[in-house]
Amino acid sequence: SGAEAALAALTDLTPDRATITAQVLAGLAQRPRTLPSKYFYDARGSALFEQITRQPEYYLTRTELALLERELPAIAQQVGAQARVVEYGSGSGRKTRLLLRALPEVVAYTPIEISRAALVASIHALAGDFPALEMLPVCADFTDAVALPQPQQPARRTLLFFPGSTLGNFTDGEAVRLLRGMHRTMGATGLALVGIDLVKEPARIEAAYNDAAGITAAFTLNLLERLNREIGSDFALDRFRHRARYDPLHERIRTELVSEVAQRVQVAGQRFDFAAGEPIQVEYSHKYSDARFAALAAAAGLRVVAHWTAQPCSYGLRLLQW
Ligand code: AVI
Repeated sequence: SGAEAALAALTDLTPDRATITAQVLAGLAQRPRTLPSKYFYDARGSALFEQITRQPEYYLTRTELALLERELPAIAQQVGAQARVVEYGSGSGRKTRLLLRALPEVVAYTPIEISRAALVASIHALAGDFPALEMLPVCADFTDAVALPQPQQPARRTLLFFPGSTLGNFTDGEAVRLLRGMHRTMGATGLALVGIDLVKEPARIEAAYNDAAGITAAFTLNLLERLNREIGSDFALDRFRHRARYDPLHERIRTELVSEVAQRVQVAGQRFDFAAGEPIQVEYSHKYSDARFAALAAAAGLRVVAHWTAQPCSYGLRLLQW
C-alpha cells in the first residue's frame, strides 16, 4: 500500500537518548532553568496536543483551519502545479489534507515530525486519502539541518508548509535561524506558507493556554513523565505545576513548570536542587504583529508576498518568497 511504501522510505533521525539527555542537562544548568519544548511531543504528548486543539479556549487551530478552507483556492493559484510540499512539525496531518486537496498535481509530500508515533499515524491516514501521492517522511527535529529525500518526479518548486504558529515557539533569534534554513530548503523558486497567531487581547490568549479541562497542564507535565521514562530522571509529577502567563512586553505566553516545594531532582546521575516556587521555563508562544513578523522574515532574506488574516481571534497565514 501507499502507507507501506512511505514507511519503508522513512528517514529516521529521531533524537536519541544521548541527545535528549545532553540538551536537558544543559537547560537545567541555566538560570532560569529551561527545558526544550520540542520534547513535549512523544506519543502521549502529541495525542494531548491534538486534544488541546479541540478545547473551546484554544482558538488557534480552529481559526487556522477555517482560514485555510477559505483561502486555499487563492493560495493554490499562487503556488501552481507540480509542487513538492515539505511540512515542518506535521503532527496529525489535519491541515495537510486540506492543502494537498487544494494544490494541483502535487509531486511529493515530505512531513518532518519529531514524534514518530504521530508521523506514522498521519502517514496511514493520508495514504488512504491520497493513494497516488509519493510520501517521503522524515522523523527528525526540524531545527536540525536535515538532507531531504528527493522525489522521483522533478518538482517545479518547493512549498514549505509551516502552520500552527509553531514559529511562535521560538525566540526571535531562533526564528530567524529557522526561517533561514527554510529559505535554503525552498531555494530561489520556492515559497513558504507560514501560520502565525497575532497579538490580541491578553485574556483571550491566556485562556487558550489554561483550558478549564486541564489538558494543557497535563500536556506540560507530560514532559517530565517522558524524561523520567526516557533519560532516567525522577521528577515528582505532583510537585510541579503548569503555569502559563502572557508577557505583554515580549508579546508571548511563557509556560513554566513551577516547583511547588524545595526539592532535589536527579537527572541522568546529576542532582538539581529547586527552591519552593522556582520555575523551569519550558515554552514560549509568541504572538506577532505584522511588522514584527515581516522583520523576522526580512532578517532571513524572505519577503511577505501575500497575507490572509482571520478575525475575530486574529490569526494569519503569510506567503514568503526569496
Ligand atoms: C505547537 N504550538 C504552536 C502550540 C502553541 O500554541 O504554542 C503548543 C501549545 N502549547 C500549549 N498549548 C499549545
